[in-house]
Amino acid sequence: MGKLVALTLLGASLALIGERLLAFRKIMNASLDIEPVEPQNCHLIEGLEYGSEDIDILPSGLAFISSGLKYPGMPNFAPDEPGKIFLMDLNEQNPKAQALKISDGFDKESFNPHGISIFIGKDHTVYLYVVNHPHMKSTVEIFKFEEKQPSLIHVKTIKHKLLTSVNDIVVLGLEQFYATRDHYSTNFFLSLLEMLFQLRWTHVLFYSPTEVKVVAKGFISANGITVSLDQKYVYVADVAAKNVHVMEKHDNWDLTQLKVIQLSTHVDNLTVDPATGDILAGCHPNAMKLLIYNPENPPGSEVLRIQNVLSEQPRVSTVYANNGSVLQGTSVASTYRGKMLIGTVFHKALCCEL
Ligand SMILES: *[C@@H]1O[C@H](CO)[C@@H](O)[C@H](O)[C@H]1NC(C)=O
Ligand SMILES: *[C@@H]1O[C@H](CO)[C@@H](O)[C@H](O)[C@H]1NC(C)=O
Ligand SMILES: *[C@@H]1O[C@H](CO)[C@@H](O)[C@H](O)[C@H]1NC(C)=O
Ligand SMILES: [Ca+2]
Ligand SMILES: [Ca+2]
Repeated sequence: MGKLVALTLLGASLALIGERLLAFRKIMNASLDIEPVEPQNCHLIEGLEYGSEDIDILPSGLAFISSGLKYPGMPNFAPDEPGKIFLMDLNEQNPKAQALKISDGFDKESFNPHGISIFIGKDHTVYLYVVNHPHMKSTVEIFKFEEKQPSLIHVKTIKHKLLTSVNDIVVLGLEQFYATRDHYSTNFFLSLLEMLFQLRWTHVLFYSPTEVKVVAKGFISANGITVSLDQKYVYVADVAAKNVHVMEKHDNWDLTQLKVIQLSTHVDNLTVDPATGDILAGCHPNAMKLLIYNPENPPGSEVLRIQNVLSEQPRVSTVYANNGSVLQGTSVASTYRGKMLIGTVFHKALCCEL
């Protein structure tokens, strides 16, 4: 009798999972054809073969690029190579990416950089904050950028029990930042179930040396995060819910939701165009192909521009789209003086004129 009940339960669970898998395939836009959209003069960046997960650009046009992310469930073409941070000068005619030297005393072998964020101190010192996953844990590394002989000097590792499964950060003060958590379960299989059942279990965290707290919750998978030019609003991408949350930032660092901009594609990383305040979103138009990677039928790439973010009707337009023949698995796009740099989770990076 017990066995019968167990079998019935098993059958019901399998049917439920089967039903969820079908629904998930649909949600993941598994078999979507992508209409190409290409701005002028796009060229692939030399030297960046194994991903350009996140990009942040200094006001001077120097771009930092995190590369070589190893992440459960995602393809990686250089599993034995540690991750790196690249530097690129967007003022150059044909900018090339160059791996930045990292000071000794930091474990470079296990470096696994994910989201990054620049912070410029009062004395104009440039700091780079990097979400790191050494041995698949989450830490935030603070580096000082040495421009003369371009290198990163490791300053500090931040660890905290609430800083788990961190995806991206946005730094707003020395050691003050918001961080997104992209899944709740630390077990890979359980985190897949979270996605399958679209559980809203992830959150945004505020970190400072004196206070660490959850400031917004209810995301299926909180991913890219950035701040408006006036620093009054924080934008959070929920990659699984395909939307961007516009949150108002309060003096005590709490966030309240102002609106949700629903898109029809999986939004990954967000940046703000310094010239216009528009949001640029790196998206996965057919995210299923990221999870089940096939070089013959690769994941595509898409970049959206969201204008008039705070208005009643923000305008969403596609500024780049490709079926994977040029660029696979876009994760981020960032602009500087008419140039747009598009990064990908595990593939190359592309520079275009806007
Ligand atoms: C992707 O799938 C969703 C359904 O989850 C659909 O609403 C949306 O239109 C699809 N996206 C595209 C670009 O077709
Ligand atoms: C960009 O997107 C990838 C894919 O999800 C993610 O792993 C990475 O953290 C993102 N980077 C930033 C800065 O959000
Ligand atoms: C992508 O599109 C190009 C034309 O733009 C086409 O030649 C190619 O076969 C397509 N690739 C895939 C994988 O769909
Ligand atoms: Ca970032
Ligand atoms: Ca991300």
